[in-house]
Amino acid sequence: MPMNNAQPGTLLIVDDTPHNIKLLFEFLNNYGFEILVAEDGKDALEIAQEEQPNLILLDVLMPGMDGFETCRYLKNNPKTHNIPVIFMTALSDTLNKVKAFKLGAVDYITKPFQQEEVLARVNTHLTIRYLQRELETQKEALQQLNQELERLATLDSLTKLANRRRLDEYLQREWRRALREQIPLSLILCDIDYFKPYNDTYGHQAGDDCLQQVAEAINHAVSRPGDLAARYGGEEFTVILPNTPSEGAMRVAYLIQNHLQSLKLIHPNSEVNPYVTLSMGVSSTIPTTTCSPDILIQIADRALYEAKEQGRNRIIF
Ligand code: GH3
Ligand code: MG
Ligand code: MG
Ligand code: MG
Repeated sequence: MPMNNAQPGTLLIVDDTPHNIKLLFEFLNNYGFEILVAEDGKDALEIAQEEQPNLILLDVLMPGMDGFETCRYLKNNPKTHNIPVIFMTALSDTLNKVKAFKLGAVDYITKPFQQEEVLARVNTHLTIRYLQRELETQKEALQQLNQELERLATLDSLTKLANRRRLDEYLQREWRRALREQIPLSLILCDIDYFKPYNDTYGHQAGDDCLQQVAEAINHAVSRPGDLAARYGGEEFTVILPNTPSEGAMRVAYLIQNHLQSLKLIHPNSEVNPYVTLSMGVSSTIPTTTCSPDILIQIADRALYEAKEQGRNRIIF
Protein backbone atom coordinates (compact mmCIF):
# COMPACT_ATOMS: atom_id res chain seq x y z
CA MET A 1 0.00 0.00 0.00
CA PRO A 2 1.67 3.26 -1.06
CA MET A 3 1.98 6.03 1.49
CA ASN A 4 -0.15 8.87 0.35
CA ASN A 5 0.02 12.50 1.21
CA ALA A 6 -3.42 13.15 -0.16
CA GLN A 7 -5.30 13.19 3.14
CA PRO A 8 -4.15 16.09 5.24
CA GLY A 9 -6.00 16.14 8.50
CA THR A 10 -6.16 18.16 11.66
CA LEU A 11 -3.00 18.30 13.74
CA LEU A 12 -2.72 19.44 17.34
CA ILE A 13 0.64 21.03 18.13
CA VAL A 14 1.43 21.16 21.84
CA ASP A 15 4.45 23.26 22.75
CA ASP A 16 5.17 25.94 25.34
CA THR A 17 7.63 27.73 23.02
CA PRO A 18 5.77 30.06 20.62
CA HIS A 19 8.69 30.00 18.19
CA ASN A 20 8.43 26.21 17.75
CA ILE A 21 4.71 26.48 17.21
CA LYS A 22 5.14 29.22 14.63
CA LEU A 23 7.73 27.24 12.63
CA LEU A 24 5.62 24.09 12.58
CA PHE A 25 2.39 25.93 11.99
CA GLU A 26 3.60 27.78 8.91
CA PHE A 27 5.28 24.78 7.39
CA LEU A 28 2.49 22.24 7.95
CA ASN A 29 -0.24 24.71 7.11
CA ASN A 30 1.32 25.04 3.65
CA TYR A 31 0.68 21.35 3.14
CA GLY A 32 -3.01 21.73 3.77
CA PHE A 33 -3.16 20.57 7.37
CA GLU A 34 -5.54 22.23 9.70
CA ILE A 35 -3.60 23.21 12.80
CA LEU A 36 -4.77 23.43 16.38
CA VAL A 37 -2.44 24.79 19.04
CA ALA A 38 -2.07 24.24 22.78
CA GLU A 39 0.60 25.84 24.95
CA ASP A 40 0.33 23.44 27.86
CA GLY A 41 -0.76 19.91 28.70
CA LYS A 42 -4.05 20.86 30.27
CA ASP A 43 -5.23 22.77 27.20
CA ALA A 44 -4.00 19.92 25.01
CA LEU A 45 -6.24 17.40 26.81
CA GLU A 46 -9.26 19.63 26.44
CA ILE A 47 -8.70 20.41 22.76
CA ALA A 48 -7.88 16.80 21.93
CA GLN A 49 -11.11 15.60 23.47
CA GLU A 50 -13.28 18.28 21.90
CA GLU A 51 -11.74 18.62 18.45
CA GLN A 52 -10.58 15.04 17.86
CA PRO A 53 -7.44 15.90 15.87
CA ASN A 54 -6.01 13.21 13.62
CA LEU A 55 -2.60 13.41 15.25
CA ILE A 56 -0.84 15.17 18.13
CA LEU A 57 2.68 16.59 18.08
CA LEU A 58 3.60 16.72 21.75
CA ASP A 59 6.44 18.57 23.44
CA VAL A 60 7.83 16.95 26.62
CA LEU A 61 9.33 19.77 28.65
CA MET A 62 6.53 22.18 29.53
CA PRO A 63 5.66 24.03 32.71
CA GLY A 64 2.93 22.35 34.73
CA MET A 65 1.87 19.04 33.24
CA ASP A 66 4.74 17.71 31.10
CA GLY A 67 4.31 15.85 27.80
CA PHE A 68 4.69 12.38 29.31
CA GLU A 69 1.94 13.01 31.81
CA THR A 70 -0.23 14.56 29.11
CA CYS A 71 0.29 11.46 26.97
CA ARG A 72 -0.67 9.21 29.89
CA TYR A 73 -3.97 11.09 30.25
CA LEU A 74 -4.61 11.00 26.50
CA LYS A 75 -4.07 7.25 26.40
CA ASN A 76 -6.27 6.63 29.44
CA ASN A 77 -9.20 8.55 28.00
CA PRO A 78 -11.32 6.42 25.64
CA LYS A 79 -12.19 9.57 23.69
CA THR A 80 -8.56 10.33 22.88
CA HIS A 81 -6.64 7.08 23.23
CA ASN A 82 -6.76 6.29 19.52
CA ILE A 83 -5.20 9.60 18.44
CA PRO A 84 -1.58 8.98 17.43
CA VAL A 85 0.96 10.94 19.49
CA ILE A 86 4.39 11.95 18.20
CA PHE A 87 6.74 13.38 20.79
CA MET A 88 8.89 16.32 19.72
CA THR A 89 11.50 17.06 22.29
CA ALA A 90 15.04 18.16 22.99
CA LEU A 91 15.47 15.10 25.22
CA SER A 92 17.49 12.76 23.06
CA ASP A 93 18.56 10.01 25.45
CA THR A 94 17.41 6.41 25.05
CA LEU A 95 15.66 6.22 28.42
CA ASN A 96 13.26 9.01 27.52
CA LYS A 97 12.66 7.62 24.05
CA VAL A 98 11.79 4.22 25.49
CA LYS A 99 9.55 5.84 28.08
CA ALA A 100 7.69 7.71 25.33
CA PHE A 101 6.94 4.53 23.38
CA LYS A 102 5.89 2.74 26.54
CA LEU A 103 3.38 5.53 27.13
CA GLY A 104 1.83 4.75 23.76
CA ALA A 105 3.53 7.26 21.44
CA VAL A 106 3.83 6.18 17.81
CA ASP A 107 7.01 8.17 17.13
CA TYR A 108 9.72 10.36 18.61
CA ILE A 109 11.35 13.35 16.97
CA THR A 110 14.27 15.19 18.55
CA LYS A 111 14.73 18.95 18.44
CA PRO A 112 16.04 20.79 16.61
CA PHE A 113 13.81 19.11 14.04
CA GLN A 114 13.99 18.94 10.25
CA GLN A 115 10.70 20.12 8.78
CA GLU A 116 10.72 17.62 5.93
CA GLU A 117 11.27 14.79 8.38
CA VAL A 118 8.37 15.94 10.55
CA LEU A 119 6.15 16.03 7.47
CA ALA A 120 7.23 12.56 6.36
CA ARG A 121 6.62 11.05 9.80
CA VAL A 122 3.27 12.80 10.22
CA ASN A 123 2.12 11.52 6.83
CA THR A 124 3.25 8.01 7.61
CA HIS A 125 1.34 7.87 10.87
CA LEU A 126 -1.75 9.46 9.39
CA THR A 127 -1.73 6.85 6.65
CA ILE A 128 -1.33 4.02 9.14
CA ARG A 129 -4.18 5.37 11.23
CA TYR A 130 -6.31 5.80 8.12
CA LEU A 131 -5.69 2.21 7.09
CA GLN A 132 -6.47 1.00 10.60
CA ARG A 133 -9.81 2.77 10.47
CA GLU A 134 -10.55 1.31 7.07
CA LEU A 135 -9.85 -2.15 8.43
CA GLU A 136 -12.07 -1.57 11.44
CA THR A 137 -14.91 -0.36 9.21
CA GLN A 138 -14.54 -3.34 6.92
CA LYS A 139 -14.42 -5.69 9.89
CA GLU A 140 -17.67 -4.26 11.25
CA ALA A 141 -19.37 -4.51 7.87
CA LEU A 142 -18.19 -8.09 7.55
CA GLN A 143 -19.50 -8.98 10.99
CA GLN A 144 -22.90 -7.54 10.10
CA LEU A 145 -22.94 -9.45 6.83
CA ASN A 146 -22.02 -12.65 8.61
CA GLN A 147 -24.83 -12.19 11.11
CA GLU A 148 -27.31 -11.59 8.33
CA LEU A 149 -25.98 -14.58 6.41
CA GLU A 150 -26.28 -16.77 9.49
CA ARG A 151 -29.87 -15.61 9.97
CA LEU A 152 -30.77 -16.24 6.32
CA ALA A 153 -29.11 -19.64 6.35
CA THR A 154 -31.47 -20.83 9.08
CA LEU A 155 -34.66 -19.32 7.66
CA ASP A 156 -37.19 -20.76 5.26
CA SER A 157 -37.55 -18.03 2.66
CA LEU A 158 -41.23 -18.69 1.86
CA THR A 159 -42.73 -19.03 5.34
CA LYS A 160 -40.07 -17.20 7.40
CA LEU A 161 -40.14 -20.08 9.85
CA ALA A 162 -36.95 -21.91 10.79
CA ASN A 163 -35.75 -24.13 7.95
CA ARG A 164 -34.81 -27.79 7.99
CA ARG A 165 -31.18 -27.05 8.82
CA ARG A 166 -32.09 -25.02 11.87
CA LEU A 167 -34.67 -27.62 12.87
CA ASP A 168 -32.10 -30.43 12.80
CA GLU A 169 -29.58 -28.41 14.81
CA TYR A 170 -32.18 -27.35 17.33
CA LEU A 171 -33.57 -30.83 17.76
CA GLN A 172 -30.06 -32.22 18.39
CA ARG A 173 -29.32 -29.53 20.93
CA GLU A 174 -32.60 -29.85 22.80
CA TRP A 175 -32.29 -33.64 22.76
CA ARG A 176 -28.89 -33.39 24.48
CA ARG A 177 -30.27 -30.94 27.03
CA ALA A 178 -33.28 -33.15 27.77
CA LEU A 179 -30.96 -36.15 28.07
CA ARG A 180 -28.71 -34.33 30.57
CA GLU A 181 -31.57 -32.99 32.64
CA GLN A 182 -33.84 -36.01 32.12
CA ILE A 183 -36.82 -33.88 31.14
CA PRO A 184 -39.43 -34.57 28.43
CA LEU A 185 -39.01 -33.35 24.86
CA SER A 186 -41.98 -33.29 22.51
CA LEU A 187 -42.44 -32.87 18.78
CA ILE A 188 -45.42 -32.19 16.52
CA LEU A 189 -45.39 -33.07 12.84
CA CYS A 190 -48.09 -31.28 10.78
CA ASP A 191 -49.12 -32.01 7.21
CA ILE A 192 -51.70 -30.06 5.22
CA ASP A 193 -54.62 -32.22 4.14
CA TYR A 194 -55.30 -32.62 0.43
CA PHE A 195 -52.81 -29.97 -0.49
CA LYS A 196 -52.10 -31.37 -3.92
CA PRO A 197 -55.75 -30.82 -5.00
CA TYR A 198 -55.49 -27.30 -3.50
CA ASN A 199 -52.54 -26.55 -5.78
CA ASP A 200 -54.27 -28.19 -8.71
CA THR A 201 -57.31 -25.94 -8.26
CA TYR A 202 -55.78 -22.61 -7.32
CA GLY A 203 -52.31 -22.90 -8.79
CA HIS A 204 -48.88 -23.00 -7.23
CA GLN A 205 -48.79 -19.32 -6.32
CA ALA A 206 -52.00 -19.56 -4.30
CA GLY A 207 -50.56 -22.73 -2.77
CA ASP A 208 -47.54 -20.75 -1.61
CA ASP A 209 -49.80 -18.07 -0.08
CA CYS A 210 -51.70 -20.80 1.73
CA LEU A 211 -48.44 -22.27 3.05
CA GLN A 212 -47.54 -18.83 4.45
CA GLN A 213 -50.88 -18.53 6.22
CA VAL A 214 -50.67 -22.01 7.68
CA ALA A 215 -47.12 -21.26 8.84
CA GLU A 216 -48.39 -18.10 10.55
CA ALA A 217 -51.17 -20.04 12.23
CA ILE A 218 -48.67 -22.56 13.56
CA ASN A 219 -46.28 -19.88 14.72
CA HIS A 220 -49.14 -18.02 16.37
CA ALA A 221 -49.92 -21.02 18.56
CA VAL A 222 -46.28 -21.59 19.46
CA SER A 223 -45.56 -18.93 22.02
CA ARG A 224 -43.15 -20.23 24.65
CA PRO A 225 -39.61 -18.87 24.26
CA GLY A 226 -37.86 -22.25 23.82
CA ASP A 227 -40.41 -23.63 21.35
CA LEU A 228 -39.47 -23.75 17.69
CA ALA A 229 -41.77 -23.90 14.67
CA ALA A 230 -40.06 -24.98 11.46
CA ARG A 231 -40.85 -25.94 7.91
CA TYR A 232 -39.94 -29.58 7.65
CA GLY A 233 -40.32 -29.57 3.86
CA GLY A 234 -43.07 -29.15 1.25
CA GLU A 235 -46.40 -28.73 3.09
CA GLU A 236 -45.10 -30.28 6.31
CA PHE A 237 -44.21 -28.43 9.48
CA THR A 238 -42.58 -29.38 12.74
CA VAL A 239 -42.83 -27.91 16.21
CA ILE A 240 -40.23 -28.71 18.86
CA LEU A 241 -41.35 -28.30 22.43
CA PRO A 242 -38.53 -28.55 24.99
CA ASN A 243 -39.32 -29.47 28.57
CA THR A 244 -42.88 -30.37 27.56
CA PRO A 245 -44.71 -33.64 28.29
CA SER A 246 -47.25 -35.18 25.90
CA GLU A 247 -50.26 -33.36 27.42
CA GLY A 248 -48.57 -30.01 26.84
CA ALA A 249 -47.72 -30.99 23.28
CA MET A 250 -51.32 -32.06 22.64
CA ARG A 251 -52.46 -28.71 23.97
CA VAL A 252 -50.23 -26.86 21.49
CA ALA A 253 -51.44 -29.11 18.67
CA TYR A 254 -55.07 -28.27 19.47
CA LEU A 255 -54.18 -24.58 19.64
CA ILE A 256 -52.75 -24.84 16.14
CA GLN A 257 -55.83 -26.69 14.92
CA ASN A 258 -58.22 -24.17 16.48
CA HIS A 259 -56.34 -21.18 15.20
CA LEU A 260 -56.18 -22.57 11.66
CA GLN A 261 -59.88 -23.39 11.86
CA SER A 262 -60.70 -19.83 12.89
CA LEU A 263 -58.91 -18.50 9.78
CA LYS A 264 -61.40 -20.38 7.57
CA LEU A 265 -59.04 -20.67 4.60
CA ILE A 266 -61.24 -21.93 1.77
CA HIS A 267 -60.32 -25.32 0.32
CA PRO A 268 -62.77 -26.17 -2.48
CA ASN A 269 -61.92 -29.83 -2.89
CA SER A 270 -60.83 -31.11 0.48
CA GLU A 271 -62.63 -34.28 1.39
CA VAL A 272 -62.72 -33.23 5.09
CA ASN A 273 -64.54 -29.91 5.03
CA PRO A 274 -64.42 -26.79 2.82
CA TYR A 275 -61.43 -25.37 4.70
CA VAL A 276 -57.70 -25.94 4.86
CA THR A 277 -56.94 -28.43 7.64
CA LEU A 278 -53.94 -30.15 9.15
CA SER A 279 -53.25 -33.68 10.27
CA MET A 280 -50.80 -33.91 13.16
CA GLY A 281 -48.69 -36.57 14.78
CA VAL A 282 -47.35 -35.92 18.26
CA SER A 283 -44.43 -37.65 19.98
CA SER A 284 -42.90 -37.16 23.39
CA THR A 285 -40.09 -38.79 25.30
CA ILE A 286 -37.48 -38.43 28.01
CA PRO A 287 -34.30 -39.17 26.05
CA THR A 288 -32.04 -42.12 26.83
CA THR A 289 -28.50 -42.76 25.63
CA THR A 290 -29.66 -45.69 23.49
CA CYS A 291 -31.85 -43.50 21.23
CA SER A 292 -31.26 -40.59 18.87
CA PRO A 293 -33.61 -37.65 18.24
CA ASP A 294 -34.71 -39.38 15.02
CA ILE A 295 -36.93 -41.53 17.18
CA LEU A 296 -39.11 -38.49 17.93
CA ILE A 297 -39.61 -37.83 14.24
CA GLN A 298 -40.25 -41.50 13.45
CA ILE A 299 -42.90 -41.80 16.15
CA ALA A 300 -44.57 -38.53 15.15
CA ASP A 301 -44.49 -39.62 11.50
CA ARG A 302 -46.24 -42.87 12.36
CA ALA A 303 -48.87 -40.95 14.36
CA LEU A 304 -49.31 -38.56 11.43
CA TYR A 305 -49.85 -41.48 9.08
CA GLU A 306 -52.45 -42.79 11.51
CA ALA A 307 -54.17 -39.37 11.54
CA LYS A 308 -54.36 -39.45 7.74
CA GLU A 309 -55.68 -43.02 7.77
CA GLN A 310 -58.39 -42.14 10.26
CA GLY A 311 -59.77 -39.40 8.01
CA ARG A 312 -57.42 -36.40 8.41
CA ASN A 313 -57.98 -33.09 10.27
CA ARG A 314 -57.03 -34.73 13.54
CA ILE A 315 -54.26 -35.08 16.10
CA ILE A 316 -52.83 -38.45 17.05
CA PHE A 317 -50.36 -39.13 19.85
P1 GH3 B 1 -52.57 -35.64 2.21
O1 GH3 B 1 -53.83 -35.18 2.79
O2 GH3 B 1 -52.42 -37.10 2.13
O3 GH3 B 1 -51.39 -35.02 2.85
O4 GH3 B 1 -52.61 -35.14 0.70
P2 GH3 B 1 -51.65 -34.12 0.02
O5 GH3 B 1 -52.21 -33.81 -1.34
O6 GH3 B 1 -51.43 -32.95 0.87
O7 GH3 B 1 -50.32 -34.93 0.02
P3 GH3 B 1 -49.13 -35.09 -0.97
O8 GH3 B 1 -47.93 -35.36 -0.13
O9 GH3 B 1 -49.49 -36.13 -1.99
O10 GH3 B 1 -48.94 -33.70 -1.70
C1 GH3 B 1 -48.29 -32.65 -1.11
C2 GH3 B 1 -48.37 -31.53 -2.10
O11 GH3 B 1 -47.89 -30.32 -1.54
C3 GH3 B 1 -47.52 -31.75 -3.32
C4 GH3 B 1 -47.25 -30.36 -3.82
O12 GH3 B 1 -48.15 -30.03 -4.84
C5 GH3 B 1 -47.53 -29.49 -2.61
N1 GH3 B 1 -46.38 -28.73 -2.21
C6 GH3 B 1 -45.26 -29.14 -1.59
N2 GH3 B 1 -44.40 -28.11 -1.41
C7 GH3 B 1 -44.99 -27.01 -1.92
C8 GH3 B 1 -44.62 -25.63 -2.04
O13 GH3 B 1 -43.54 -25.19 -1.63
N3 GH3 B 1 -45.50 -24.79 -2.64
C9 GH3 B 1 -46.70 -25.24 -3.10
N4 GH3 B 1 -47.52 -24.36 -3.67
N5 GH3 B 1 -47.06 -26.51 -3.02
C10 GH3 B 1 -46.25 -27.40 -2.43
MG1 MG C 1 -46.96 -34.21 2.84
MG1 MG D 1 -49.26 -36.74 1.91
MG1 MG E 1 -50.44 -33.19 2.75
